[in-house]
Amino acid sequence: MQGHNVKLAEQYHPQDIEQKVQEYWDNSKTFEVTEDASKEKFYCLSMFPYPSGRLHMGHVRNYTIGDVVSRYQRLQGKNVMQPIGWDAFGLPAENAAVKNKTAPAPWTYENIEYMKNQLKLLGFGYDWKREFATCTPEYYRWEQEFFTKLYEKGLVYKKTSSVNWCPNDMTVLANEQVEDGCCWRCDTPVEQKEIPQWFIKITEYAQELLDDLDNLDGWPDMVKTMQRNWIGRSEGVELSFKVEGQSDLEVYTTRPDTLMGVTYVGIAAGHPLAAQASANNPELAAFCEECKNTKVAEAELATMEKKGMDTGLKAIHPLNGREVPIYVANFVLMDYGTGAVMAVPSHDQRDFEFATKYGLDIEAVILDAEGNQPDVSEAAYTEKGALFNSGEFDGLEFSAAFDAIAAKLESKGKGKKTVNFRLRDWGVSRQRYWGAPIPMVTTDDGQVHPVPADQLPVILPEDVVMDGVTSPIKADKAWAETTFNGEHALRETDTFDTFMESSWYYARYCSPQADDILDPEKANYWLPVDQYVGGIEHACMHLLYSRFFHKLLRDAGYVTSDEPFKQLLCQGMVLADAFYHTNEKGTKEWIAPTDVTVERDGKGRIEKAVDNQGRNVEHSGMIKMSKSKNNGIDPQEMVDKYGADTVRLFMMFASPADMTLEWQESGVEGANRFLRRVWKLVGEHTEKGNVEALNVSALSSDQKALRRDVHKTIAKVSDDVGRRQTFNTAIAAIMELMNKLGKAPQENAQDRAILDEALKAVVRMLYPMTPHICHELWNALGESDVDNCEWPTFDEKALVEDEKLIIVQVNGKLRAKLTVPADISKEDIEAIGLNDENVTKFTDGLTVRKVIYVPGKLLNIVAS
Ligand code: ANZ
Repeated sequence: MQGHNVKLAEQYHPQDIEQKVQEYWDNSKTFEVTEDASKEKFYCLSMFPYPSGRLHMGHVRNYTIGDVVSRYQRLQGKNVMQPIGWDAFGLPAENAAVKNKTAPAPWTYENIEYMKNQLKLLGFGYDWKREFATCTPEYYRWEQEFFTKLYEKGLVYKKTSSVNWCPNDMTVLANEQVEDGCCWRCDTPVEQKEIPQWFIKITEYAQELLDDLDNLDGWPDMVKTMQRNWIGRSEGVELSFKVEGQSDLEVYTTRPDTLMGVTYVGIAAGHPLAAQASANNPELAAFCEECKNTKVAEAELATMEKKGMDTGLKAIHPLNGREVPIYVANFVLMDYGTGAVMAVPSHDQRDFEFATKYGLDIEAVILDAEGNQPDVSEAAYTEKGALFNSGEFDGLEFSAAFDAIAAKLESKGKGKKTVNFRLRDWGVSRQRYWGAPIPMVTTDDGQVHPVPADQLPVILPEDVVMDGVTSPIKADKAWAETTFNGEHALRETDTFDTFMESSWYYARYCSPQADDILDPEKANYWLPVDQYVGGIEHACMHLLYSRFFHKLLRDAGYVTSDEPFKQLLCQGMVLADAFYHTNEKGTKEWIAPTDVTVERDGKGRIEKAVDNQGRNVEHSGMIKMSKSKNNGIDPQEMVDKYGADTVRLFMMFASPADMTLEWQESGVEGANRFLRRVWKLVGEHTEKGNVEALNVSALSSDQKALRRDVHKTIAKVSDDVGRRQTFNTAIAAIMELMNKLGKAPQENAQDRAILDEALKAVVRMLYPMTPHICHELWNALGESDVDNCEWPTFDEKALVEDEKLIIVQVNGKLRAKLTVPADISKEDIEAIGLNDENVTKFTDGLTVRKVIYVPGKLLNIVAS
């Protein structure tokens, strides 16, 4: 016998329970964890937020998914760590500080306080003891120290590299501060300026970063593909052209098979040879200057207008000795390969466009698939094929030609096979204020030195005045004054790229107070992260830099694993209806969906939309929630109105976690109604008092069928949540079961015993999604401590069907339904079916011609 000691209120009022349960979690330190060798660990992490001011729906979705996984794993009996913190450095704080006449630090800390409270209101089970903000010296100190260690290992170097430069403000601009090629502040055209910057040698790890993707079975294929492309490994040949009176010109090509089709050589504007040729050619010098000032993204190379200028220099083809012109070309990048290309206009489209524009020769050397000479009058022929016009190499196919030409070049000392990566070394210098100071100093003799560990952290002053142009630590000359070994020195005034902090925060959570970058023992207990949840926008940079950092930590002896994140879930975007009104000037004014009333047709499509001023507004569909479309829904408002559990349930139910989610308030209301139904049923059930023990052998067939549904649901939900991570289908299955339970008769003790078993399973299965209400319901069901209960397991025996419902048709029409033993033989079911009185009514006087039995389902009788 079990008692139901806690009485539920008649109505479900989330406002009455959620805060209370949250306080309970706080007081009982439910989510604080320490290493425990006796338990299986589970480290669940959602990408930490930038403290922008308020949580948005994207955050809520991200954190709800992480919390659902965490709580599910908890009920599996694992030692679950789910930490949270703040990615607190970055440009928006500087902008906000200028706008609000404050400093970035107080603005950031206030936002953290506010958002922390919002996270608590949503009921996420975080271990708050591990919380940190990356803008505090306690955090970035270790980053600075690790950087100096990397410097000592030779993995850090300084080199000049170009930045966006506003010549009017005399300042460097971040990419976001360049609008249409002009400074966002003063509209002056932006130039590229070469300044010394710090780099970390991620390229030394390029091959390993590529290879280890193959071991990441728990990552979405799409992310792995994006990383492979980002790393961009290619196999090619580096070969050299002789240049009269100059040193040899090295080029990199992935198509050595086209070598005999080279008709010119292209070099980058920044190539040393371009500078030499410019020395007494002012026109060329001006052209190179212009090229250097226009920033070209690699993606634009194909589509941009091709421009170039003849250097007057000639290159000698390494195999056929032909003299070809050398052009400076704007589509050749200085920092890829060797900064020079052998141009084959017949087989490369960029080279083709350039050659056409400047009247250079176009000579085909690759046959098409039919073995004919390709037509290269309109465009390059870029497919691979057999060679012609290539002397001794004629007839060879791509890979044979590749090898033969590479071997030939090698034998003549003119080239060799090489592997190239598109991945560049990681430039970590930013000329901004709100970031971790780069811990390097320069002594008066021009030597650079890392700041010794006992002088770390190099603290970023927080009490500053922002003028909106120059970084306060650059403006305040005194800040840079320091000494190194007693000698006068100047500090580096650049700060780290904020990707630095987010590259190792996951590791710091394991030992947030450690007196070192991390405590290896603790880190190796928790790492790797078992489940990482975050947005696909981080597929390349953040996820690659973190993987790189993990390998650096490993090679420095801090961690033993090779990869930081075992399983990765990238959640989809949150969309909402967007509406606009076109004003007199013809521009779109976006109207908040909460200010719009819609009329829908029978299929739910919006037919008419009117805003709160009575104006007809246009519906532009469901699009990503954003400020610019004014279609963001404030999670706080939704939590106030429906409660956190409803918002969480809707988020997990409305679509699969990795797909876009369409915000529909009607769906939120539906989720709320469902929770009220669960509340009501548990209330009615517990109201009736004690429940007798379940006696499986005494159940009627209807009771057995209901119980089978309960256990089938447990099996499905366990698989959906635990393995497939299809939370939406799990919730749908629970809802379906609840419908059945709501209709089930409550006439005898066993009816109640089944319902009791079922509701206890439902509450535990809903717990990851809606933990507050489940806390109450669990207590009402006479249990305690839902946070530490066991996930329900299904009873194999309950799944076995001992009876089946067979449909009997006569000449295709339904005539009877028979409940028979599940293992009935064909002969027996035929005998019963043919003699059933509902069947004989229709077969009397006819001859049975044929009987077809579909086992377990259907008996079809053909009679005439
Ligand atoms: C001759 C050629 C013939 C090429 C042909 C392609 C097709 P991936 O595959 O991305 O590594 N290239 C080399 N260095 C460059 C640079 N600094 N800036 C711009 N383009 C550069 O690209 C390798 C190819 O990109 C190389 O192979 C080279 O053009 C060009 F039918 O050489 B190819």
